[in-house]
Amino acid sequence: MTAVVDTFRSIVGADHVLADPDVCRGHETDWTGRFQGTATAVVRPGSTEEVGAVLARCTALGISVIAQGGNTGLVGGGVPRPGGRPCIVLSMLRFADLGAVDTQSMQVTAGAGVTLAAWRDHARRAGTDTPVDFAARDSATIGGAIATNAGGSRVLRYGTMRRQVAGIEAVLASGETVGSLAGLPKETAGLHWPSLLCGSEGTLAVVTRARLRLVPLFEQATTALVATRSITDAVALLALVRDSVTSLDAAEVVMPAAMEIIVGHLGRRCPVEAPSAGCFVMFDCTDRFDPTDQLTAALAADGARPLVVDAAVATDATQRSRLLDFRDRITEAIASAATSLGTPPFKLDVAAPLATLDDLIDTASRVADHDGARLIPFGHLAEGNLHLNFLGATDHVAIAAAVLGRVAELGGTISAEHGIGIAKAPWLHLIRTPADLAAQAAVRKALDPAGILNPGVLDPSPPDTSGTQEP
Ligand code: 2HG
Ligand code: ZN
Repeated sequence: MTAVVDTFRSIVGADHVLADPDVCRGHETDWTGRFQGTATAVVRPGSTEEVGAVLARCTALGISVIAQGGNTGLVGGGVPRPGGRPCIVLSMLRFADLGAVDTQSMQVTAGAGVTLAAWRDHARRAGTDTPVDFAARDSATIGGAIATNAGGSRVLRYGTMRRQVAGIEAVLASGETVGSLAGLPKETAGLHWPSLLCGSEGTLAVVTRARLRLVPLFEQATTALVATRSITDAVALLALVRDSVTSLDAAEVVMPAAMEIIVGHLGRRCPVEAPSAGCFVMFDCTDRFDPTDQLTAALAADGARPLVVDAAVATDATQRSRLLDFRDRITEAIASAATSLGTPPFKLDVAAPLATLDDLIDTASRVADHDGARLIPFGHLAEGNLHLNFLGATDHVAIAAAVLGRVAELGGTISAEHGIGIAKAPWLHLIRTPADLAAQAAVRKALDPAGILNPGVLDPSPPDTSGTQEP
């Protein structure tokens, strides 16, 4: 393999090929510690041409390529997997360039390795804002967010990453560059690369840059944490709030078990109380004018009042951020509890029709009880997107089979925003027909005949590996 590593050194420079196992380890293990494998090297290209040369070489040599951004993925799609052909991790972090903000088109061009936080800070400095935001913003990258069609808290207002990509530049397995960064708001000219690549999880091409949409920067904000008697009441309340609160930016759901863990982690009392069968909803509003009256009037209106058990409203920046911590930092709280237990959390990111969320949480609770695991549910209420975290779980396959099976029966999806990766590939048949999967495999084969791009990911056929830890 030394000769192969030397080839990559000749393309990207010796400093940008990491082959020391100790140095590579951080790129070979996902941040939860749940997925890991071994790469021949971590290759860090600095230009689209270098990506092209590396991919062409990998195709010729039959070396698999796992594109990686901030390595914040949760489904094993961004790290090597055990067994199979030799692979490299293609770290895109050197693609950290951000173009000038175009306030006329409300767009900016960003490299695949730009973090969500850097994108947001850059946009804000120019008096604009970014439509996608989530807790891993300091490490998660544009390339990864496109690959997984990431969502987060602002989806309710602006949609997922797919809707933000006005243009894309990507490199095929052959080494050829495709796409356009023109960002034309209107064009009908056949195949639309952003549509094809958003959500393709590094299996069709490697994204190098994207032309991204921006949204207005609203200086005024209000946050309310509301307790309801049930998730069904929370859904009813959300419908009323959406109807009258035009500034609504986020409606995040925190079930009592998630509130308990975050309260312990923050060491702060929750300012509102919910019954044990109830739930918490974090409403966040932003606007040009103070949205507080709009939100509080909506919560106090005749239809809404009986649904609200308790509420706390924060308007100044420090109070808001302290309130938002009760939602934003749940993943961190779960990671810390998992570290104490000595076993990574088992995470299922799912979505189901709003009317069925009660059923879904009931199913997940029963499944957790049966396993002896502790269920921590929270998520994005408007999309019916629940993050079902299981702490101390033993039988991951049984949990996934029962929960994902029920999700499919309810008309939902087995992945709302984290992707399929390798974790959920065996369950794809629950939500996709054989014809869907065959068409997807055919597109993949056409663009990547040697099958080098992220093998195993989004692939429901049994893996050629042994010892893969998950699902
Ligand atoms: C969030 O919404 C992220 O905070 C992470 O999607 C969810 O940790 C998780 O399960
Ligand atoms: Zn989420």
